[in-house]
Amino acid sequence: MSSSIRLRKVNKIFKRFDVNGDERLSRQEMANLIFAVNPRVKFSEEQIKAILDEVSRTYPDFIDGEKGLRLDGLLRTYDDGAGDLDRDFDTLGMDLRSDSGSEEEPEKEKKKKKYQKRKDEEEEVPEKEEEMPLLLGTS
Ligand SMILES: [Ca+2]
Repeated sequence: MSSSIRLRKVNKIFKRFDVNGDERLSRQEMANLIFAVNPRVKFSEEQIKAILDEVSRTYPDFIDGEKGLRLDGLLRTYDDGAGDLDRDFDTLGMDLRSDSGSEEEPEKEKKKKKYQKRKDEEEEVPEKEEEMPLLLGTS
């Protein structure tokens, strides 16, 4: 994926969770993001606090005091593999195409998204694999 698409995705996620629009993700806003991209995980307060502390410790250069994490900081956490940007973007039900209305590159993105989705489904729904031997047996 090109870095510009990555940036657009991170930017979109960032904007959604920067509720007060101060261009920083506060601890509360970051916590909301963590909850939202891990819908199946039940975090305790201590766990969230530990994650946020870890971010503060690891990315002090990207954090403006109480205001919180800047956009480039969030991008950095994804670049460092702290989260899976594509998966998070999907989990949040986001779509780049509806954003900019650009018709120039939807084909490529669509393909990628479709592939991503299929991959996820295969991981979560093993029943799919049972169709394969069935099909093979009829031929
Ligand atoms: Ca904010």
